Amino acid sequence: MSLALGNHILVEFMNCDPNIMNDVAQIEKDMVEAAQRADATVINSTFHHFSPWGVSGVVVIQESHLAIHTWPEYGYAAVDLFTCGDMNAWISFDFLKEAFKSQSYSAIEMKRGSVNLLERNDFDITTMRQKASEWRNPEFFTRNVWFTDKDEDQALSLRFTGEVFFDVQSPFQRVRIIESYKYGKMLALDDMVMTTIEDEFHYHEMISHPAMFTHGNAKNVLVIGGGDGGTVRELLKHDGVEKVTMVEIDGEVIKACKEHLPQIAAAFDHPKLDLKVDDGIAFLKQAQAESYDIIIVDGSDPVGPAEGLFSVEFYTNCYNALKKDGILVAQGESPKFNQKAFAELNHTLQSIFGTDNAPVSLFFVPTYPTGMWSFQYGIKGDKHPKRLEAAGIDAFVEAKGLRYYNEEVHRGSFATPNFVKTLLKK
Ligand code: SPD
Repeated sequence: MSLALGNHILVEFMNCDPNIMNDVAQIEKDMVEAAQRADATVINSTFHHFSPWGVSGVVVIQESHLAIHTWPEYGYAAVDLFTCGDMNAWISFDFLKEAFKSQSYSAIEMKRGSVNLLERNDFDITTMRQKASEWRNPEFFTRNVWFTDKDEDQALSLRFTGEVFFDVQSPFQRVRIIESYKYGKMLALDDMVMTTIEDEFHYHEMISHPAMFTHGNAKNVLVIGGGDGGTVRELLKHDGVEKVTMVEIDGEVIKACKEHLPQIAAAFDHPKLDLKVDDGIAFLKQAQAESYDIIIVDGSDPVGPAEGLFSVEFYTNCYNALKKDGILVAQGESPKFNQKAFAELNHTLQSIFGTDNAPVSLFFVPTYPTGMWSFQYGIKGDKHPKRLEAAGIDAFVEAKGLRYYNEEVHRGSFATPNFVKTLLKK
């Protein structure tokens, strides 16, 4: 008979697969299974991913806990297997060793709560425990797996179900479709939230309709990026559009969204869409001058493949490819989360289009860090979104069932808070 209340195994898993060490969903699944294989009763699990590297998490079990902290860059996991009663934590150890593909490992086993040193109170905890577990369905436990989009100082975390529908390392980025509790399935690129089923309309309506209504007669539209398909879906709601050319660099993004986010990727088969899987930066270098009414840059953040979408050369090429009264709209980052990129992009646009011709539209995306996001404009002619003259917005909003954009929102989104004005001053 054991002379201690608990058994604690402190494990060093070394030379593990670094990709697994950075995969919060996989680790949560493995840790839960490690507990279940040793016949533990799982109460809940809490797991966080720390972008760009590292996972921490705990599985609370009726028999104590299993915990982990990973350093993917070292292929290392520090794991605690703390158990009590008859549970054999070495079964969990063996399972995790295989699951993490650990090439070398060590473990120290300690007894916790030496009975000789403790004084027992006089109530029958064993009977109480048995009674408490009679009503409990061991199949149900609460999972807390958190996806975190962050910089050094702030973050946005979404709790997700642990389900991974798509996970591919493309030549450009890691493309994932996972499922959050609050916002449904979502597309993540390299640990950054791109879009979710529940709030995608904020972004996709606001990237398309303000420019379309400001222009009033756009027939030929170019979209750079936008691989999830939400932007072209919105543009093609306008009957006057004759052609939308979309140039997305990463075919895996299109594939993932077609398979798993069909509500967003709803217009890829539209007859007016010319879809190219190609480098948008190179495409614009050789684009014909004065050929597009509207150019939309629906890119990701200025790291990885989207970095070139924030350069002077790229926006000069956009300017040249726009017709005389053309309008450019670019994913403009956040004045709160990514202030530097936000301000620098606007300064670039001011220098190419002119100081008064680089307005900023602010809107809300609950799943982006800080929630406050922007689209930034380059106005080549006189059609200016702050001087909206369009008629028929209400009827369009009604007919198409828009959920974010309307005339008031259009006008309001171009109002500039004072701190933003300061950021935009050159
Ligand atoms: N941090 C998120 C930046 C937005 C990137 N674009 C999202 C694509 C939606 N079509």
